[in-house]
Amino acid sequence: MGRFTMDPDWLVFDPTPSTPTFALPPGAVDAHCHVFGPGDEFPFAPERKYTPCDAGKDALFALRDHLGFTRNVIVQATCHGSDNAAMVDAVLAANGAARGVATVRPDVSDEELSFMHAAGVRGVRFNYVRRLVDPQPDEYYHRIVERIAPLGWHVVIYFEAADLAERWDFFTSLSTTVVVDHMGRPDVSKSATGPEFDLFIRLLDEHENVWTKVTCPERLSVLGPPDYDDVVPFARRVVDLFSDRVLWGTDWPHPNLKSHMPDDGRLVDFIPRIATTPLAQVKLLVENPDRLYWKES
Ligand code: 0GY
Repeated sequence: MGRFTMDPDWLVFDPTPSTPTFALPPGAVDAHCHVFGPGDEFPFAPERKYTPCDAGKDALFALRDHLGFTRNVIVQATCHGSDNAAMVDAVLAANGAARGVATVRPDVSDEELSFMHAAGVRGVRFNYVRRLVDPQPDEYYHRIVERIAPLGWHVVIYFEAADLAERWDFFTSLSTTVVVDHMGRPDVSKSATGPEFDLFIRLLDEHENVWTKVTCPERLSVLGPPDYDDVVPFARRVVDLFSDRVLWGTDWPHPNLKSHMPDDGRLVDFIPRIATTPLAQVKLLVENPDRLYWKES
């Protein structure tokens, strides 16, 4: 019996995903995924809001190879708080084939930042989703930006669509590259050309430093698997308009999904429905993540 027991309603990732029909281009990056523990080796944080199953680096790398990706961007998960050890261990183990996005506090030491940079970390994540973290005042995040901007790192932000208007001034005040998780979590039961999603489009349109991940159909969909049809118009609109500032990732091991666990092979098959030309696919999967995570710093 391990030290941690996953939440009773936790859904474990699919251990045998299908082989995608869509052939990923050479050098493709899964630009949003996580590792959880294993908890006995990398304990989950006391302040966490959920206790997941173990989902360590070996399983992540096996998925990468099975799906046909070459590289990963491993994003610190909130269940590990600001202890980035599991994420950094995975990035290091990938031998250059992974980059990381950390969670840090404003008082993170220079040594810790330098160590993480050398390991392959290139960004920090600010999470505004209340079921995952307790929100902090803007000043807290500004202090972090002051610490990480000199390293050339970017900021990943995760929020719910309804919060965008309230946080607009802060988000648009950031001078680093800003990457919005999961298209700002649109309510896909509304229109992809309605006022709510238009505000998100405006964010990218007016701010060239803002990028987004066109990820998580499984999380956003109301219609559900296997096709997630209701998410297509949202993601496609973004890819069509901002082909040079979009990223894609599996979100493996899919934290906190309650309705179902996706087949990661079918998720890859979602890509050509939102990036419909070979050029758009290469930008989304290879060139954009390469520029942001492997070239810029
Ligand atoms: C995601 C989404 C979620 C969780 C986390 O760090 C996390 O705990 O990101 C979520 O529950 O919506 O991007 O993996």
